[in-house]
Amino acid sequence: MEDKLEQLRDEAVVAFREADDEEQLEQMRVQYLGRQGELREMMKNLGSLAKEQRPAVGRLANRVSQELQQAYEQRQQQLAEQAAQELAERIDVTLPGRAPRVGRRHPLLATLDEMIEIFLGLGFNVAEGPEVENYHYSFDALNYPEFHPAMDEQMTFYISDDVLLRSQTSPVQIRVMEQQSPPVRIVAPGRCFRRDTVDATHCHTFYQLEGLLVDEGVTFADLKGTLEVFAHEMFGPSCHMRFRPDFFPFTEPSAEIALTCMICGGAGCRACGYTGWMEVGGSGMVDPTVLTGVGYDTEKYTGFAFGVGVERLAMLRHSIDDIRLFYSGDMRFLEQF
Ligand code: 2U9
Repeated sequence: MEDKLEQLRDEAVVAFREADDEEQLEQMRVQYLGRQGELREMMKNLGSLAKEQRPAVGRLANRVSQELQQAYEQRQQQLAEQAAQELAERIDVTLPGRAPRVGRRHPLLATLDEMIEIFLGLGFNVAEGPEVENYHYSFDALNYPEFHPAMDEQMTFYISDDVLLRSQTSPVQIRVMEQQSPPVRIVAPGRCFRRDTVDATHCHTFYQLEGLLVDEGVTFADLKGTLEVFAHEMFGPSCHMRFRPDFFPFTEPSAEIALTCMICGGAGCRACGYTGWMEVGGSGMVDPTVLTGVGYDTEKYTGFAFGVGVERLAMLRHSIDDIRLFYSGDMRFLEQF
């Protein structure tokens, strides 16, 4: 009887270990451990043994039952973990695909691209230069007088006495003029920095697009005509432009540029302070002192220049009322473009 019990145990342990799935394991459980299973059948014959043999055989039968139960539970656990693993790894090909999120151009740079495209169409080229500039290209070469507020530490980020973050892209035009003779037809897009208190319309970092045209016989009319084409390309033929006298050290005469308010069409609204006009930048005829500084013959050459704030135009175009949204990284804002 003991031999049969041990043979049954070895056979059942192998059968449990080799069960391929839970269904097969269950069949083995019923076969060996069930009510009509082989172990129960064998224990029914316990009564046929001699009285003194029954206790030892009974103990062996119980041990075999525990070992088989343990082997069964071990295999059951293994199969359950296997099934969970397979489920986790299984790819359900019937699931809908996940559309990859496609990035888009930032609204600020998309606006800048459009502005540049217009001037490329007018025969201008794009010029770029360093954001970290020196004092000469930022102020001296642009005819800033000594102690002009713009060069004050209140307005400019200084890295050292002579090195600073540019507050406009004008130094790029100076660098280009040092490298080539007229005609010069360039736009200088780029990031500029000012020590401004950040609020809905000011930020310490902003984008600017400046333009410069130097050639023989350039007049203020050329400036107005060029900017009018730009305004109509950007905002449509109903967009009018207003020039008002202004002052910049690097241009004389100078004019502030304002466009019809895009939000109210010129009727006057809160956005334009009920004037119907939106100031977008400045312009003027390049001061001869600046041209002389780069070695141009001011008897022969004249030029015009302008500068517009890109955020300003983008805010106008998309009716955005807070400049900080451009730099927030907030996808709820960016996904609208
Ligand atoms: C050179 C000579 C002249 C560029 C100009 C402005 C007027 C101007 C501001 C507009 C809004 C900067 O982004 S902003 O804050 N710019 O008003 N800029 S004329 O004149 C130049 C540039 C380079 C050699």
